[in-house]
Parts: sequence; C-alpha cells; structure tokens
Amino acid sequence: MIKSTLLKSLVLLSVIVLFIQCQDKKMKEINFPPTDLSTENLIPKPLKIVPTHSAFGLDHTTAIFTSQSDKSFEEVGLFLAEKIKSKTNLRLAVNQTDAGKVNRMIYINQSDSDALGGREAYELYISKDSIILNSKTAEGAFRGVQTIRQLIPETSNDSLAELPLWPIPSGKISDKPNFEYRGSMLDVARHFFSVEDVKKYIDILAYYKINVLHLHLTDDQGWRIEINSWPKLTEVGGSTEVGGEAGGFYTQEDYKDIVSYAQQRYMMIVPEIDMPGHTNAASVSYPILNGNGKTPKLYEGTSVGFSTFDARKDTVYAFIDDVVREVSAITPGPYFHIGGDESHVTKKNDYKFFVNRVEKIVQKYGKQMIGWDEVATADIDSTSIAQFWASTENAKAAVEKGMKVILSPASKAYLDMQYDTLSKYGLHWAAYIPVDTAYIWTPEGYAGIPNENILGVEAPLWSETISNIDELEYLAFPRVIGYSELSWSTEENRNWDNFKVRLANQAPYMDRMDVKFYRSNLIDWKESKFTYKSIKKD
Ligand code: TNX
Repeated sequence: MIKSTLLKSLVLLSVIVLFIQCQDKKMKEINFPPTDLSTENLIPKPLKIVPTHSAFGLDHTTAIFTSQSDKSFEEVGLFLAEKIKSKTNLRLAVNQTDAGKVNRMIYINQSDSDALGGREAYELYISKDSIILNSKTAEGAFRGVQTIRQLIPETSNDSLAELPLWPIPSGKISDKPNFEYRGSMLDVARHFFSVEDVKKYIDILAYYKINVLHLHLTDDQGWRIEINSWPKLTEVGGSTEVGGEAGGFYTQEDYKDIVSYAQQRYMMIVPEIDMPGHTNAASVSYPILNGNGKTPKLYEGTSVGFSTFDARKDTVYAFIDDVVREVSAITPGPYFHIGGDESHVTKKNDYKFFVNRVEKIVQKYGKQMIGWDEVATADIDSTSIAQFWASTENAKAAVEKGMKVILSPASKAYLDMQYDTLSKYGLHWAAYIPVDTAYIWTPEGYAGIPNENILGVEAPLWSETISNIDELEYLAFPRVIGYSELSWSTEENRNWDNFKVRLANQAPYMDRMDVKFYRSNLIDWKESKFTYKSIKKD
C-alpha cells in the first residue's frame, strides 16, 4: 500500500517535471493583456497579494494534480474540477497521468513550509504555466480553491487562442484567516427549511470561506431534529411552525446528510437545542418537562420568553442527557450550543443551576458548550463559550471567567434585521441594517472585549418572517458576504469603498447560483448574462 502510493507519487512527480520542461516547446505563446491580481474581486480580501501582471490560461488542456500523501487533497482537487466544470463547462482531469494533451496544470500541494501559518493558511503561485496551491492541510487547500474559483472570469476570452480560454491574473497570494470561527446561523425552528435548502446555503457560504453553520434546531414553535429515545418531540413538536404552516423535521439520517455535505466543504455544523426557555414545542410533546405552571399548547406565534423547562426536576436532566447524547453522536464538530437566551419565566437561581448542570452533560459527551450571552451569568467554566448578541455586561462576565466570545451583536450582525423601512421581510427591534452598516464595524476589540477572547463572528438568521429559500436569500445576501470578510480579513485589509466594488461583482456568481439576493441600491451591481428572477411578491 505504502509502496504503491510512493510509486504513484514518483510517477506523478516525473510527469510534472517533464511537463514543465516541455512547456516552452509545446505551447504557442499567448499574448495576455496586462493584468492586476491585486484588484481582482476577491471576497474575503486575502492577506497579501503580489501581482506579476501576466496570466494563466485556463482551458481544455489544463489538468489538476494533487499531493498523493493525503487522500483528502485529491478530494479537494475533484471538488475544484467539479466547480470548474459547472462554471466553464471544461472537464479537467484530476491526477490522470494519461490525460491526453496537457499544457498547463493546477497543482494542489501538501506543504510543511514554515511560511504557512496554521491549518487554514494557503499560498497561491500563479504563473503562465501553472497554478501552485500550497497548504499544510486539505482544509487550507479547500480555502485556496475558493480563491481560484473567484479568479476564474465568468465568461471566456475567445480571441486569445483558438479555443475558449479563461485568463487568471498571475502573481502570488499568501492568505490565512483573521478569526478561526466564521459563522452563520440558520433558525430552522420558527420556519423549517429542507435539507436541499440548507445544502444550497452551505454551498454558497463555503465559496466565501465561512466555516461554521450553526443550526437553531428547536424553539417554541417547533422541534426539528429526530431524537430516537423521545419520538414525540418531532411527531408532535415538529408538526407546526410560525403562521400555521406544516412544520417539518430532520431525521437523524437527514442531519447526517447535512453534516457530511458541510464536512466536504470544511464547514462545521454547530447544533443548538435551545433551553431552558424557548422550549414550548418540547413541553407540548412531553408535558412533564414543563416548568411554567400552564398546560402547554402548540404555538404558531412569534412571542418569546414564555416557556421554560422545570429546572428542579430530575426527569428534565435525564431527558437532556438523552438529547445531548444522541445529537452529539451524529455531530463530529467540537461544539454543542445549549441556547440559554431569553428565559424570562425561569427564576434566576433556577437558571444558573440549570446552565451549570447542562454544561456538565455537554462535557460528559465530549463537547464544548456554547450558549447565548446570558449563560455567562451562571457558574460555568472557561472552556465554555458565550455568544454575544445583546448584553455587554454578560460579555464582560464571560471575559472575566476567561471564556471565549463569539460576536453576533444584533444591531450589526443580525441577518433578520430589515435593510430599511421598505424591506419586505425581517424585523427591526435591534436596528435597520443596510448593507454598509452590516460591514462597517470592527470586530477586533468589539465592546471592550479583548482580542484574545474573541473566537470569531457569526451572523444569525432568525426565521419568524421568512418561510422559503427565496426569502432566506433576500435577508442573507448580500450581507453575509460582508460578514465573511469581517471574520477572515484583517482590519487593515477592510475598506467599504473597496469592498462595495468587489461586492458589486458578485452579482454574476449569485445569479448563476440562482441566489435571490437583495439588490441594495447602495451597490452598483454588475450586469450578468443570467436573468435575474426577482423575489416572489406574494
Ligand atoms: C432574539 S437572539 C432572539 C430570538 C429571536 C430574535 C429575532 C436571541 C438569542 N434570541 O429568539 O428570534 O431575537 O431577531
């Protein structure tokens, strides 16, 4: 086995050497007009770009090769080939030494170079003959592949060579993320979204190097994840949603399908089971859990803060143990989100007691606990994480406990806030968030939180007002693209005037992907050859 891998690598290496040597003889020189890699429409903006003003000509004689030492590099190569196929219709061979006429190559290389800082770092060397992508891990290579995808023009240049060719500006890119946690949250509880919808969202987010999708799986209006030991949660609790529509839920197989689709895009799923408040759907399914003294009924409205588990009942913790065990078993990522927000009818002491006990359950199943910022009021340890959404005081308490904080300040980062008073969907309790406001703020040191305590940025999309993928996309895009840059790029590399031009140039990609984004008039959107199907009015 080892021998054959070694042999394959040797064969591959010699082919590549031969290939580079033959380069000059084989190819007719292409006269590219001058390019400038540093002004390409890349989002998020890479750390460092050095242009060399020529180009790599992507065409049908290009082939992809990858390091053979780690199989996952080949998968990244196959992913790139598939995306190039859907954008250009070119079918590039991956690691095929007998691929016919090969003039140029994209080489995805596993490298241990010290110049590469960290797991997600990558370097791109783009020259006339080759694109070399270096990274320590396949995850880093995957991030670099998104940069390559963004550098491929939407349309070919048919006058430079006999057959269509997509010129990619030459130069060097060195890149790595500013924050390790770059997330988006989707509330599938207020309104349910199908596996297909979630996959489409994941695919677009991955293009912008977002690496976390937090799924808000349970709330007063619906329980969306099958729990084998408590089947009524989905049978009863999954049957409704806001506005009296049909509801729905993910079987564990559906959830695993989402997890694996995300995993192929190096995106982690963070599951959230919101408690002790936001638990009406659970309590209707199993009234023994209820702690608000009323008979629970299915709920299709949009109020918050009326439900609670009974924090002093052992059955409640036996139930939570089962739920955390089952969900953790199908979640490969390190985190488990316990909600913990707006538990307005849970007594303060009961709340603290509850969060502390649930933290222990989460840890028992090998996960690190995340909770909305209120959890910092309880006696929890420094390994747990607070998600700052509303209270600076709670964020400070988290920092004092040595906890990490995820930044989701509602007035800046909530995707469910309306753009302005004319927005068709969304709420405005925290703010109106036009596309510039969403981008123009500084996560570094936000609200006095020291940088070393900031794990990253997450943009939540609550779904009280949206019930289908078109409406989801209207609120998420283009703002979520800005959050990707806020969490990946350094402060020095972020600039609204520069960003808005690069954002304008995302229109052809989003149109091609059939994303019904909000065409904010703050942006001078680039025309694209794909027709824009405007969002349904009814
Ligand atoms: C507050 S943010 C909530 C959610 C709502 C959202 C609507 C948070 C932790 N709780 O329950 O859906 O506002 O914007």
